[in-house]
Amino acid sequence: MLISQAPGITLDTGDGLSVTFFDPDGAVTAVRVDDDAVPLVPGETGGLSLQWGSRIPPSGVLAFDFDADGGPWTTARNADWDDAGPYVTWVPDGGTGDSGHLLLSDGVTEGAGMAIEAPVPVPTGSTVRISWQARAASVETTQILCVRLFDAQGHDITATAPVPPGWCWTSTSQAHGVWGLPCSEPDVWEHFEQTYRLSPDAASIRVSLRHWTGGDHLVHIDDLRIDVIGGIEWDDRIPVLGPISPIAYGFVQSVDLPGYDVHVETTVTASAGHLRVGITLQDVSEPLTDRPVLVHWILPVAAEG
Ligand SMILES: [Ca+2]
Repeated sequence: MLISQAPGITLDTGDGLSVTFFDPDGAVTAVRVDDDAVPLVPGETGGLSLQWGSRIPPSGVLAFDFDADGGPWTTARNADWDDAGPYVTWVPDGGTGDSGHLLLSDGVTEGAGMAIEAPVPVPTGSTVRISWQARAASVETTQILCVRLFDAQGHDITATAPVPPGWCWTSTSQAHGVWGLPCSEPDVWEHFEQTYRLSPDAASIRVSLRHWTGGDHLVHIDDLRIDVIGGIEWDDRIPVLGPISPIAYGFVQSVDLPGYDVHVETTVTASAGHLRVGITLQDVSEPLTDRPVLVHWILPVAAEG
């Protein structure tokens, strides 16, 4: 199963797969399937790599009390978040604490309401909580919370970013992720909130609240907030490179990662039908600190299908 030959160590699984690792640093230099060389990803060393993260502290992103008219919101219906229709009305009183608030829909139209006027920046990798107060005359009236995501260049990536668990795309398009909610009592202000874990390439978020269906086709809302409640921002992936030494059926690699206060022991062996990779990370930082890390072991083949 082990063939040691310059300039690397080749592991053979006995079922057609062989992988060659470069002696001085452990990088994958060749992958062969049934004696045919498989193209490798240019610039990708393969093998073990680590990705450190930092926790994102909670912070407020946006807070609307709707106490004054003309706030930064638009009227929205279906996939159009900048509609000219009369689907949101500012009301000077009757909100929480008898304050100003918004009335969604026009009493007839479904899927209509307000949207915040423009995307607001959020930290990469964060999870946000969207909260608001709502009141409806009927428990048959449902409202929907809608979310759109944008990348760092401002492109709408909603349709290609996966929606978090519990969310779904709107039934008519992938224009926004939605969550439907009814009030549990008529004519009583209720607190609502949902969390949304942003996809890693999302840099800003836009939110819409609408009347969806049922009841008298009107929903009162107040005190809309977006807050970052946590998440992890991941640094670039760091390859773990260092000399490898042969052992029976494989090799070991022992590396101190400079600048990261971590010692890494990796054992890779071949046996019938598979490669086995054992990884031990020892945190040698003082004082010890809780830090997130992702561990990758990559066979850097460029083949598709
Ligand atoms: Ca208010």
